[in-house]
Amino acid sequence: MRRWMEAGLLASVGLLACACGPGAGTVIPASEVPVTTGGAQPEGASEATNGLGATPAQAVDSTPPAQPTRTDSGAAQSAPPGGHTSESALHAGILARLSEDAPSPCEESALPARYRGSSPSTGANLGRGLALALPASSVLARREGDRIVVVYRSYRLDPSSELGDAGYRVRIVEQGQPERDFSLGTQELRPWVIVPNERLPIFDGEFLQFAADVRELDDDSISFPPVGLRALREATGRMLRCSLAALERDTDGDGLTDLAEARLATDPQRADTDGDGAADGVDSTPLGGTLPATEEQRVIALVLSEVVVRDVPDQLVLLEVEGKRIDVRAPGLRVLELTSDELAAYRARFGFRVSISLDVRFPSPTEATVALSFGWRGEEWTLRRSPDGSWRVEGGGMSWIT
Ligand SMILES: [Ca+2]
Ligand SMILES: [Ca+2]
Repeated sequence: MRRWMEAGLLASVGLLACACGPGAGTVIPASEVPVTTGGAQPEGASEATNGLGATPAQAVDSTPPAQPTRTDSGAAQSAPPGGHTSESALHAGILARLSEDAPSPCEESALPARYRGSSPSTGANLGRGLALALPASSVLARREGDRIVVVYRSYRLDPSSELGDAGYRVRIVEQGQPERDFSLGTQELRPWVIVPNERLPIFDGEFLQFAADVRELDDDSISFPPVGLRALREATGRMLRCSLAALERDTDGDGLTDLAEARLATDPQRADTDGDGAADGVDSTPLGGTLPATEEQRVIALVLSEVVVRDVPDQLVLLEVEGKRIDVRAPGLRVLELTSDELAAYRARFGFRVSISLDVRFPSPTEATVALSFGWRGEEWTLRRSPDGSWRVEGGGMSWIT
């Protein structure tokens, strides 16, 4: 990382954007990614069709919040209960939540000897016999009784570090029941790698069990290109035992589990952390912000909502803001805008996350160019200002890859 930053790739103006390009070699195909139409997806939402007649996309113990209706001018039509949270209160709350210990719904123990030596279905055989469209990034798919369980990797809550350490998600499909899809609250290599195991029952009462190895990534060994990475700790023959209640708990009923809110630095006790009238689960910018007020902010908001959302779909985007947070509203986009100290706290807690940058320039009053870097690749976009003052993306996409 440091070498990378020293190389100057992250130099930026005004607003540094750090987001979440797919890890090298672990690009999630678009087929896994849903096209959403109403803002960021609730944590419980899922994208696969299922062959069992299950009702798609519900968080099991909460009712996802109704999407607030918004006007084109950006004002929420419903009055936010309690009003907007002040910037100082948001900042203090974000730092406080990022300094808390990460919730840990899974406990590691030794895999009992009777479950060892499994020859699981992997690769093309993964999910054979299941009438279920699997996410392309599935690592495990199995039927147990009436239920099908899929574990897959996702960047929905876990911005990439370029090393493939995506977050693990679990999907449970059961005849006649709402489909359940939630974060396991842990990322690949941080510190576990889930290992398919045909012998170990996944369901055990109110717990889920997964065979796992420990391969804890040493952040200090991260460089670009990622060569010579070290593991802090390695172990095989381990088992994770995770409380289903803890995994699926959504204390404030905003459609995001408490675990998801920990990844987003939102308040798990408050359905609308920034008080803008949009519940955290559907708010594209749940950590606050004001509507774009300058030409630069309008250009940034447009690039995020029309370019970034398409280029890194279904991935959490981090923006490092030097000035005001911008209220960006875009279907399918979820952006965390963090000040530099908040971003440092985020990385201290969750490990290194790759940055991108947005470099906005105005060759003329009616033209803007944006150099957009996703870390390992970048794009150049041109935007044009119409007589009515609105901006549109005129063209671009010319890209470079390191
Ligand atoms: Ca919640
Ligand atoms: Ca909100």
